[in-house]
Amino acid sequence: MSVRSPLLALLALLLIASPAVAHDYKLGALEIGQPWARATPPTAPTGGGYLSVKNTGTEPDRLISISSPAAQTVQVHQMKMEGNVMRMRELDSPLEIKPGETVTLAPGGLHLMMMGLKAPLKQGEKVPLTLVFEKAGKIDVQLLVEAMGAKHNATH
Ligand SMILES: [Cu+2]
Repeated sequence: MSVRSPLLALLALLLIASPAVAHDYKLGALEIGQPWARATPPTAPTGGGYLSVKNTGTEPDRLISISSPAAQTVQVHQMKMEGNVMRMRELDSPLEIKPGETVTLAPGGLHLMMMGLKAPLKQGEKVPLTLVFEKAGKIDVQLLVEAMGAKHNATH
């Protein structure tokens, strides 16, 4: 047996495992990319969630409902300058994803806000999240919890 074979075996295992690690989801014409969240301090009432939605179809779709057992409600927030203060607030109308467009929810911009967290989000955990789109329907995804203050999904 060659010295390298355990390594090759490990590589083969990683290749097999990679679709799960990438953790993207497909729902009709929509592709949900890499959902993740930030770990929260013990008493934080809210937590941020992030993902991308790509519309590969020919019609616009809208995100009409979001829920998670980890929070009382989940909203889509936008960041807006008010005077010279950056504030966030809920979108006035459901998030729309136009055909051929990818909408990215990321720190500093559009994001999911889990309001009324039932427990702090801990790094390494997976938070279940249900998304309902007007046309594509309903999908359950999992947010991977990254470090507090993470700028992007470090797993990838
Ligand atoms: Cu927010």
